[in-house]
Amino acid sequence: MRFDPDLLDKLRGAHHIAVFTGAGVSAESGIPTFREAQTGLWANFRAEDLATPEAFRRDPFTVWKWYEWRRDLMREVRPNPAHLAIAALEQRVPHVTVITQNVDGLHHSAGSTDVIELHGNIWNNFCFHCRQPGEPAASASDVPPRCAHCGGMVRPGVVWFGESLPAPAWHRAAEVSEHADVFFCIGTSSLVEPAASLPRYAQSCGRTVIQINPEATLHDGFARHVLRGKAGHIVPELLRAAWPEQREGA
Ligand code: BV8
Ligand code: ZN
Repeated sequence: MRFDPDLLDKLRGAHHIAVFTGAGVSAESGIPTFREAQTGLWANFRAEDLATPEAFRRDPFTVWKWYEWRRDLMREVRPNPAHLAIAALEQRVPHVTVITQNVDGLHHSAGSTDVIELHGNIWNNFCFHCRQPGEPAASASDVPPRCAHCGGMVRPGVVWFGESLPAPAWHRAAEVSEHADVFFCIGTSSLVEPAASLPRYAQSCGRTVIQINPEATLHDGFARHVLRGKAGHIVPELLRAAWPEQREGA
């Protein structure tokens, strides 16, 4: 695969790289992207209609069961070459920050050490009423399980539609987008706000935006370089091209 020499020079000279990711970076691990996610039993539901506090209030059983179904899907999956190459960037560039919209935790599993989870993490739970972290007791027969502190319903530790993003995560993501030398945008349809505004913001701050996606996206126009293809193929190739002297995955 051939890359623009300017792009390779920019990567080699970078001090700080931001890697903004969406569901597409986990697609090759076998996790359906958010737009494809609804299959089988859940085919009749739209994700946007289940991932809301209103849906949880109205039908906590169904929403909790949906997350249990998604956790079961994710339990068996592993980081793919895209996650691993993004983690390996840390051996090549002084500072790498991953800003992810994904809730699957795969960037951590791949070894990335600076990960901002804008939309939370599906493996965490907290109480819908008192917001205390809530690990459901294994014996919990309630669905959803109950909070040990107040008896309220336990909910997944993700950001639902209509909920604000965690302020510390959002502020740090904006700050990194403003200062990183290079801003990768990998595997996102850039439809979900306010996360989708980050590539625009990075570009408006004069950062070099690089888009990696097999399909065209709304934000290709903000990218200095658009690399059309799957992340699991392109990201490892890009590292090999920019740092040929370094061993695989080192
Ligand atoms: C907020 C956690 C404000 C949950 C997620 C009308 C009514 C209400 C709200 C709104 C509205 N209009 C706009 C909004 C705002 C809303 C929003 O953006 N809605 C959308 C649907 C229009 N946003 C919110 O509500 C946010 N909060 O605005 O708060 C506020 C302010 C003050 C006070 C109170 C509130 C919160 C949004 C967070 C939602 N939670 N996840 C869960 O997972 O259950 S978002 C969820 O969808 C995912 O986490 C993910 O981030 C997102 C899906 O986006 P992508 O990751 O891009 O995935 P997608 O499937 O779309 O695309 C995949 C891409 O990968 C594609 O481009 C594909 O081509 C590519 N691809 C495929 N294969 C590969 C690949 N790329 C590379 N390699 C491959 N192999
Ligand atoms: Zn509680």
